[in-house]
Amino acid sequence: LTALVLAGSGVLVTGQAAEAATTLQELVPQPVQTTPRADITFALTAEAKIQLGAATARKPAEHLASILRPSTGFQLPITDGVTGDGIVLLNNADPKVGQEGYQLDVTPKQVIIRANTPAGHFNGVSTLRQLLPPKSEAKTKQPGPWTVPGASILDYPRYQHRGAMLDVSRHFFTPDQVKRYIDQIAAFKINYFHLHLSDDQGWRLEITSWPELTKIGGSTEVGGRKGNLFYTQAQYKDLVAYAANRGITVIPEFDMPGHTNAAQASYAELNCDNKKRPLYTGTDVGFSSLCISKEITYKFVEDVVREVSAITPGPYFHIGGDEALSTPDADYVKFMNRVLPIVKKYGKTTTGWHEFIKTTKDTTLVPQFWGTTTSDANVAAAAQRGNKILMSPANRIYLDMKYNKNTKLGLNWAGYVEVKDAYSWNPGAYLNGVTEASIRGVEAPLWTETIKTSSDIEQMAFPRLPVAAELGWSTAANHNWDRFAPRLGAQGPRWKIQGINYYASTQVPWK
Ligand code: TNX
Repeated sequence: LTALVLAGSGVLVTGQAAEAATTLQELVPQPVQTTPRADITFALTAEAKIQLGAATARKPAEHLASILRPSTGFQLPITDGVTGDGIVLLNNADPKVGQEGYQLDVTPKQVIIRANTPAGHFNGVSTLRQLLPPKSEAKTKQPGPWTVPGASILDYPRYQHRGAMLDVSRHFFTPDQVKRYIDQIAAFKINYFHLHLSDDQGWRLEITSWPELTKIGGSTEVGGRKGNLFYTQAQYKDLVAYAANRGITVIPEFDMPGHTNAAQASYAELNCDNKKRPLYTGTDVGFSSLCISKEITYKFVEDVVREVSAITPGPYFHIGGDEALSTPDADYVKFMNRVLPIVKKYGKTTTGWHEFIKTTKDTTLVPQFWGTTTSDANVAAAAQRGNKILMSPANRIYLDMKYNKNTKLGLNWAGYVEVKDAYSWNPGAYLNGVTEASIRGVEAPLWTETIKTSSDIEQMAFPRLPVAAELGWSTAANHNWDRFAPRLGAQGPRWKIQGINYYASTQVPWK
């Protein structure tokens, strides 16, 4: 490490400082404003403390410590008050950074992260992780030095909602597998994690007032594996807390009135003919529907919404509503007119796949666009009334779409989605009649008909989940494939150290 390089401000730096300086050019998502300070390098040492100038920064501080202690071998105690060298978390950031942004200043003895909320501190922590060498992500002790390039960063998101969804219904994933994914998405400033908890193939959360839902409906999955393939309420609460400790709010989804075979297999009374359906382990969609005309259907929905809402601190409840191909249109409207007030009654805001928005004029509800075209009259009308739209266009950001014809996992009904395709669209100017001000954010869903392991999840989510994070966070002015691709490629060594099975697309110049 003796090469001389020219750092951002034109000052010559050598060796380790030069290596550190590069991480500043490699951040994903790209910050709003980055000012290099080539005269400064910070190095984390064994004496460093993580210092709380703001008591509300404790969780972000603990999260940072949990990543850096194993790799550095340092104690990194968390202290109340600012006491010396190390990492300092302070309140009172520039109001410009808002509720989720942060300022990060690297000085010779301290890295100072200022934010106005815990969310802002979590986001600053994610940036600091990427400024440190990739080996700082290792689970075992590595040799230093632990340098951070001199810089001042001011940063805040383009959109308030950067989401990831995992379908745990088609294939079940254990709490540890889900936590692994939560850890991975947290590193990219994702702030909502949507769990698709019910579908034709499985009901995945214990509902104490309807125990057969999991006993029967949670007993199998696509392909027919058998087991207790569901979360107890205690396990779900633990997942929700795990996500919260990484700055992430969980959105539970119970898909209805279609995608309900697992519930219909569990209880005869949920069927119009009072006959239980057989369990389903295939991958077709659109064949199931709750019985719209029966009163018991709404008692069932209310029990589910009540129990789930009581253990979900986040404000959103996702009612699905997609592909109700076996529910006549008039029944679909009737169903939503009954169900939307139930969600409200339990204090939650409804979000759902965009089809449901044609049934309501409530502008506080959040339609999630998943179509493959750039026009949807109902979504545009909702946006014009004032609804905020969550963008998940399937042919851009569905993580289960194959990258190309050689991709082993995934589906291709919405086309092949290479990394550049996933990146090359503007969420704020994509749908006709839906402008920037009507966009709530971007979510990358991962459906799991073909996905069975964490390694499978990673092959499809990496690198496209970080692409979605960039689209949701970074400014439209910073949207440029030629500048983005090297930043994305620079994540490769980090993902290798983390053991992430990413897809090494030839479109990306991997480091
Ligand atoms: C469509 S997108 C579905 C899911 C499938 C997915 C597979 C949406 C709201 N529904 O039921 O799993 O395609 O890509």
